[in-house]
Amino acid sequence: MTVINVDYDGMIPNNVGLNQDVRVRKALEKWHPGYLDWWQDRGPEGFQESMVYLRTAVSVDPKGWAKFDYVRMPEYRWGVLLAPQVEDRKVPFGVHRGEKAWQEVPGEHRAMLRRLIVIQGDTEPASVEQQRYLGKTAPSLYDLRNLFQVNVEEGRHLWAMVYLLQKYFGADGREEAEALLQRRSGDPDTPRMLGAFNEKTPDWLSFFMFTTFTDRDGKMQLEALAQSGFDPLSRTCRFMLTEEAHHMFVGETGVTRIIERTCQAMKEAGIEDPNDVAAVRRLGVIDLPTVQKKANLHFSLSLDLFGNEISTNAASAFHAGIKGRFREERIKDDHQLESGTYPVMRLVDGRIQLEDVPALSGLNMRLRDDYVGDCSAVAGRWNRAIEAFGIPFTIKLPHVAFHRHIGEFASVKADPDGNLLGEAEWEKRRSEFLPSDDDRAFIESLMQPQYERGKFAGWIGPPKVGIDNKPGDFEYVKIQ
Ligand code: BYC
Repeated sequence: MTVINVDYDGMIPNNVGLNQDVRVRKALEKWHPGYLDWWQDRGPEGFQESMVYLRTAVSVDPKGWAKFDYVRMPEYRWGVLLAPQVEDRKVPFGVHRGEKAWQEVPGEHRAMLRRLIVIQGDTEPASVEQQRYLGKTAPSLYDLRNLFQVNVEEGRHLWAMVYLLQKYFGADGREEAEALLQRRSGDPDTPRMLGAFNEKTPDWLSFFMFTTFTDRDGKMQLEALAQSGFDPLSRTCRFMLTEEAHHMFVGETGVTRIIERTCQAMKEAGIEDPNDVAAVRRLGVIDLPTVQKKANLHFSLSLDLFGNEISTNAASAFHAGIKGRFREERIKDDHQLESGTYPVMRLVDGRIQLEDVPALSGLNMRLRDDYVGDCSAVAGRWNRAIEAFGIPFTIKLPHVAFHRHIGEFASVKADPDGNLLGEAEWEKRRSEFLPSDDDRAFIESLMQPQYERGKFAGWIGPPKVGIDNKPGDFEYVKIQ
């Protein structure tokens, strides 16, 4: 692999030779002002003049690709960055397995590829829109900076998908690129494409849960697309994954810091019972049952992003060599899956049970199972943080049938343990499982900004280390 540095000379930093590719450069330059308008209009509210200590990619070398400096967000160098080309790469799975990876869009799979790229692209600006107002209630400058880092990188991920549309899909690609700037998260007339991206991210606990669970769906989907036989998509997603890791770090450690602060406050006040919600809340920290409810909400919304239990779309995309499995290269099988089965959790005669389905049809669930495994490891780490304080409470991921809007379980109601409930009982007990109006109001009451250097809101602990190893009182955002 060769290290390719990024060309920062032109308007659009890139490592794809845009200077020579006049047609695509012009198309992107035409799209650029609309993007900046969208950023001003729907990106972080306020703070556009503030100097933010951000990392910018300066090379795609796995070691040392980032440079940290103060930047005004609208001046961030959004660019088109692909991981280095792997010499002689082959299509790794599906009916074309072993053929040379495609450098151009294979005609027969054009519509499918475009749809996947558009869906991926749509989620990126959606998340920025969802997080638009969070800066106003940031618990510290450290967290404010992390929010903006996530936001600018999601913006760059939009650029990544728009580049593919502009370069490989001609006039309809340009139309799709425009439409990505027109849809709006939560808008009843022009919503974003996938359900979870039309939900609100009203507070910082939601933000940390979103970056833990929903960004982790992003990781799984990008891993699956990084396997693609369409090489430019694979290379794009491989580089995006390096950025995605930081987003999940922000989420997981954000929740850990909330948990630690709560446990510490409980210990200091001599509160032994984590379910004594009123007593814990009087300390001005977030009680663990509410953390659990938020986890239930964001985990279940994220499960919806894996699509239906049985999916011909997923089967076709795999068969065609377009979208693979998580870590395809480590799996020991024929990578074609024309025979064989996969066990999928289904609703059969009103009961939840595992059923073997053709391996190709069950691919969404295979990816989802890998995702659940990844999430369980995160919950395990949160629980170790609670255990360290000797507090008897365990955060559990809810059952896959709980609170679903897509797939078989959308038609039933289940509690977090997977017991089916009647409609009336669900309504009666809903606030045991999901944040209630009271819970939301309490969290909202805590959401007061803390912009003083080195200080943190009372409901969250400090991080273990600073970004770029900066000291605790570093001014991550110079607010204007
Ligand atoms: N909401 O055959 P099925 C990220 C539709 S997150 C609404 O099961 P498929 C990020 C489906 O479109 C990762 N509709 O679907 C995270 C289909 O409709 P059509 C984003 C849904 O295709 C944080 C129909 O139901 N990337 O990057 O197998 C911050 C039949 O369903 C939903 C991707 O998702 C839903 N949840 O699976 C920022 C990768 N689910 O076409 C960024 C690309 C299904 O029949 N997308 N439907 O009208 C895909 O691979 C697939 O489209 C999906 C769905 C996995 C999403």
